Amino acid sequence: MTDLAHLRSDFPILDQKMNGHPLVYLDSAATSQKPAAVIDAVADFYRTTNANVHRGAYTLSNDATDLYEGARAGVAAFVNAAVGEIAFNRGTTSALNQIAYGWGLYNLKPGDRILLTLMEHHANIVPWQLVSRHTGAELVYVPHTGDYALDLDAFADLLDERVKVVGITAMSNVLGTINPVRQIADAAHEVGALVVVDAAQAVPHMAVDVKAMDADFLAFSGHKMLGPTGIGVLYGKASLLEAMEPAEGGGEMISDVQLESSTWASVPHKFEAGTPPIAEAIGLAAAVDYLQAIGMDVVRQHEVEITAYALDALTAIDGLTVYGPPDTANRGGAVSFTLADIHPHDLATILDQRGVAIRAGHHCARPLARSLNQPATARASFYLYNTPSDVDALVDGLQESREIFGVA
Ligand code: 7TS
Repeated sequence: MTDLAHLRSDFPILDQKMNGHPLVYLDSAATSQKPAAVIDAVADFYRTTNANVHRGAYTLSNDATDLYEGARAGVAAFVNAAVGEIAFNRGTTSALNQIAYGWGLYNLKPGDRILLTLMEHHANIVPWQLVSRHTGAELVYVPHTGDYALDLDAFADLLDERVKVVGITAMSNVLGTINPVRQIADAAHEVGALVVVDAAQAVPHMAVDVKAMDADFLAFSGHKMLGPTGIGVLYGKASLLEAMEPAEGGGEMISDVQLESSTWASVPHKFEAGTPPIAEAIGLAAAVDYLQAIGMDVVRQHEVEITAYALDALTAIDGLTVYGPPDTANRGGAVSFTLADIHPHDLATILDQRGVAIRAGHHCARPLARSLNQPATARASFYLYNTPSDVDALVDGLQESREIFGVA
């Protein structure tokens, strides 16, 4: 197995006991842990360079601006975007709201359709519902197949010239499914629709190239890819960002302000109203450096292997059902499951007593949970610091749960 165990010592939080057991962190789909390089980059910034950006009458502010803009360049290169195509914000949720409110609100009208998938996180559903209330555009959903892939036949049937935007997750945070974004984009573009990619789970775990995907817009969060909380990324094709309205107004995003109206700063600054997440952007750049030093192909390979190991071990447990593709070629490292009729919250509580952290619930994807007839599932999710012994601890805890609940 691709052995990244030597990296564990880079993550100070992992070196502790939880309820008397070594911490086994299996909730990286919710948020990842941070290596010392990221923690230090944030602390060093506050210790040595902290000042507001883009207001530089003095050296410290210029230095902070250089670091902030350098972070933008690093993040842009990471996903093969041009520097001006990357705007920083609070996270995936913010980015998707910016797209819905900056593009959707001004470009959708009654009779238009917003085509989403049943796999979407609420962050790629609710902003479109809000915009649909304002514009009269209709929401339509692509279902998934029995083997947890996007139903491409249904997609083809639903895709016509009424569809103006397709919103799709590159990787499901519940099923782990990796969706064929390029294929979806090509089909969408043929009917003149834009493609909005929720890459919150993809960018941290596999090489993502916005050009190869032909994404029109793409969103991701720093905190799921070893970076700080409070920093996210909006990518948009340059021409679309130029034409798009800002969803937020305020300082730093204007060219001029008159009493009745204003003109906007150039992209990407018109999408960064107010003081941006400066230290967080610098921390994210450190996370990108850290991931690049390992190589995203290695990150992905490790995840494929640990997920395969986990799927084998989990499906060998009597009464356990996994919700997601069995083939690791088509999935990432989020593994959702139920165990007989034990409530997922009970599983999470028993595992917690053994130091194993998993998530239980609907994972902010209620329409998907409903389509699975499972209001709640347990979910283990992996990242580069997880080892087979973490999976073993999970499996031991689940076996113990079976005994506690007397599952035959
Ligand atoms: N999209 C997907 C696919 C996600 O998995 C998440 C967060 C978001 C959007 C929202 O990201 P945020 O950084 O703006 O909050 N997913 C999860 C999860 O699976 N468990 O906790 C958060």
